[in-house]
Amino acid sequence: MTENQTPQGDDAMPMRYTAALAETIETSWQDRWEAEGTFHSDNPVGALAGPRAAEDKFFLLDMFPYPSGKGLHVGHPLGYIATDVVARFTRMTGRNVLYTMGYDAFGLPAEQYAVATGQHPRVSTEANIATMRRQLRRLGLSHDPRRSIQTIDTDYVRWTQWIFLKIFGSWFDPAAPRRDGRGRGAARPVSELVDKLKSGEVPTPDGRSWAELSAGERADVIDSHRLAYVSSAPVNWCPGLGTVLANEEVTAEGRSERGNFPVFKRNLRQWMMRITAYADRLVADLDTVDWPEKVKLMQRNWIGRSEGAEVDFAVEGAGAGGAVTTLTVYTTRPDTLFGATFMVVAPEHPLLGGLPGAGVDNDAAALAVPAAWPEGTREAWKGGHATPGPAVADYRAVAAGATQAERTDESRAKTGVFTGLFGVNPVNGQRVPIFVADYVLMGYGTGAIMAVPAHDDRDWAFARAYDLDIVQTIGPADDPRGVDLAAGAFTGDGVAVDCANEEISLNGMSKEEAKTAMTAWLESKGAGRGAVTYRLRDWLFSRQRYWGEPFPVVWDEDGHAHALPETSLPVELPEVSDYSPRSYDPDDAASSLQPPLGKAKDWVEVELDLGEGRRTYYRETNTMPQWAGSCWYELRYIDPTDEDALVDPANEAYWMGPRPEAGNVSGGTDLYVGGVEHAVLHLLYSRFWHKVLFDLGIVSSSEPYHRLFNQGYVQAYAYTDSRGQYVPADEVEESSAGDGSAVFTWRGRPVAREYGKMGKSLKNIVTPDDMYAAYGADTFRVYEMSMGPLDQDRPWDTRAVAGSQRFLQRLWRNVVDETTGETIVSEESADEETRRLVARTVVGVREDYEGMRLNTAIAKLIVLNNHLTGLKKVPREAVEALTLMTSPVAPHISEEIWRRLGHEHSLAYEDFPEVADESLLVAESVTCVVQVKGKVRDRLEVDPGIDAAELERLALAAPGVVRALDGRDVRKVIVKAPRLVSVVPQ
Ligand code: ANZ
Repeated sequence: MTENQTPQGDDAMPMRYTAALAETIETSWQDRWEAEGTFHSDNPVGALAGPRAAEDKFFLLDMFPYPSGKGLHVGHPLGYIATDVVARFTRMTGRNVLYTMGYDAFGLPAEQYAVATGQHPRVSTEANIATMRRQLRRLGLSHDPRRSIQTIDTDYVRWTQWIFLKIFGSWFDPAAPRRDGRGRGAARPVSELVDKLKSGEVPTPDGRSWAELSAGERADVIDSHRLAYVSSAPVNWCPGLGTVLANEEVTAEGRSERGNFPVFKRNLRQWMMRITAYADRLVADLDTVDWPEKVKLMQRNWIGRSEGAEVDFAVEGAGAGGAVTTLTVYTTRPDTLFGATFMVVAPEHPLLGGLPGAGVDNDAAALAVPAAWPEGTREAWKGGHATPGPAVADYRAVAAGATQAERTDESRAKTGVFTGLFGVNPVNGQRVPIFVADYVLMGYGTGAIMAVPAHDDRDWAFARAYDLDIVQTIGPADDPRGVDLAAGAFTGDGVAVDCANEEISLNGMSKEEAKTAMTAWLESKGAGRGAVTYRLRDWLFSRQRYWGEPFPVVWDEDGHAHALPETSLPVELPEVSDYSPRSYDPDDAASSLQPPLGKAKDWVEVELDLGEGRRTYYRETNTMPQWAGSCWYELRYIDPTDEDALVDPANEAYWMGPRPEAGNVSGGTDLYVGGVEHAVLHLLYSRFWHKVLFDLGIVSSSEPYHRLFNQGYVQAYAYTDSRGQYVPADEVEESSAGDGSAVFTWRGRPVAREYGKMGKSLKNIVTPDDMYAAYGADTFRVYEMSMGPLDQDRPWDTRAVAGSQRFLQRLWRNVVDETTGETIVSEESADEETRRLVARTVVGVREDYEGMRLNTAIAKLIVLNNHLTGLKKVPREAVEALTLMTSPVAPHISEEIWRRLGHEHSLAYEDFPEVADESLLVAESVTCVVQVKGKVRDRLEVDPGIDAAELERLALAAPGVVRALDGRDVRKVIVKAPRLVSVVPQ
């Protein structure tokens, strides 16, 4: 930048630090940073290689945004400003900082807009990105623009598809040692699976040798092991959105997270990701990352690891000809097996025939239940039906309408009917009735339970409702039989009672001992086995949408999926004229499941030679979910232009590799900042993909995000008038009532204040653009960062922004004469007091920045600034330090002041101030005179801030005072801290 490009004071434009001057300064510095590539960071190798890669690195990541058409409000950039402060500070400590911003740009809103208007989703998405880029650029974020990506970029899609192929081409080998030495179980290429199938090390499903299988059968076996596989499974079909949803996208009320549409269960062939294979690692490796405990806990709960046993019960009479089949239950309490007095299967359980509502018959004839009620069946068990078939069919039909949330609601009355079937309890040979009840879920364990009403609340409630036996197996150690089972289940620990057959006795054992003993006995009898169950399900990875990544997969005539060769990537979306999924016909579920891509017939059908000569194949018409693009974006930031690799291994190792010597065994980004709303899904999916890439040797880090920080939310006041209508918050006036409390009025009429989210409907939105216009970006930044601790929610208060502006105005005036525009600092060295304050501020602010306590850092800067304002002349050494320290939060004004102080280069890479003279940090001391009966008897050197009690203690212990008192008691001590203590003896 040359002199005449910068704002200069002249008579016509006094150099007052107003919003207009701030804008001139800010935009000119933004242009200069861009032109000079100030914030480019260097890689060790490749197109972005450079000398800074010789330095220590810091990879700083924001959760990248979805470019919504609604634009930003002041709450959105909170995390971005914070990371920018960290980035700028960290550069000044000599580190090479990777910091950029991309866009998570596939997504449903753009597609819905396209359905409504016919405009290609790319058009609206790119327009939204352009708006967001402009708004964020105006904020002065120190991003490396060369590293930005959009998930919709063809090049980016290519690598997302490439990762899919890697996952599709892998299986989870439980025996494979992990590269990080933390046990066994890792993704390996499918070719290794084939070797193990050939050798027999991995058995085929029906025990035939590999050689005996046909090509089609082999393909089926391999496909059943892949980490990406197709499954025909009950899915959440959301007609309102025209797509299926992952469990995570369905609310507890059984509606779509987005749009709040009803969701139904349907059977559909879908791509799945075998994330459950990684469940153990996803739990265990939380120990290797530096995340808030709260988020770790949410991940653990989501994965929901539970240890227990599977127990096999023989079932008489089920199946053709009354043959005996096995009903396997999952239990966390095998120790209570002697108390299992009935069994329950989920309404969708295969024991009862097909899945209701899945197009499979669910009339009575299809059910493997007896034709008549067994003798002695109680009336209450029959559901009002003369035979079991209709009773069960009826119950299943009703249960199909219940949401997951209703079914798991503990307080809801338990309902069910008897199936007419009996299971045999393997531990005591007792026949126990099998019920169907919707409190048992098909998606968990085996979808069947042994019910122990004495020790499980839900089973107890069911047993009371249906008059079933309640048999105790455990009780409190001091009085095992003292429990009142008529009042409720006993779920605590204690000692086992009445738990013995001829081979095993649990009596006297604790819960844990009994679990172990029972599991071992079941295993020895072949009637059960220890089992681990997860709440986590495999990840449903198909969407019936247009605006997503196409799968790099084609289907042959026999229904086998084939990976496309890497050389044919990217598979691009075809142009279509209509973006809507085929409309939903509630009477014909199958008709509605045609994705938009299915209509692009020319695109779907392709002639290819995939090694078996030219044949016709059909492209997959589902697209990937929006999560796909956000699963790996940080890796592309590292090497955005690499054409030969997703990321060059040397670059990845530099930016993400583990640093065991620094206590970082997982590797990953050094800091990841974002909202806690992503605590589960995004973070879980990313970790899973990253681990697959790690296993395959593509990355050296075993976790994507080493340290995680969740910022709080900006909230806002909203105001309602007497009719309860919201009034524009920015027009409300505040005054104080007679009693000192605040009164709010709008156009002269009183209004009530409430506190909540910022939003259009509450008429309380403030945009960054409003702030730039009224104050400038630096003031906005300072205000956002000084509102409170970063991890806490904070109320927005536009009126308080002026305080932050005053800080910067004073800083400006400390350096620039507002009328002449001249630089007015003094070259003389600062006085002792100023030097001490600067030293203390340097130490404190550095510590605050390091600890991300940005609000307290700003408070210290303000103290120093105010001190300088009070001096006759502002010494250069003090104001230079202040400017450097202020620059992470208010970079533009700081750059401008720095330039005016005569520095040619941007301050972005100046060293953050340090204290050269340590003695400045030693607390000053004052001399305190100690008198006894009015005579000076001693002198103490004390801290000027010493409190009275401490000073009194020191004075009474002073040798001169002890001598003068000579054993006499003290009547009175007058303390005037820090300079005088007067002792009056008895
Ligand atoms: C017998 C028993 C006795 C049980 C007892 C509990 C207490 P967590 O800990 O969440 O894994 N269960 C198993 N599968 C189920 C399903 N599909 N739907 C509903 N409930 C199911 O819970 C495991 C326990 O929940 C299992 O242990 C089983 O009940 C039940 F005193 O078996 B338990």
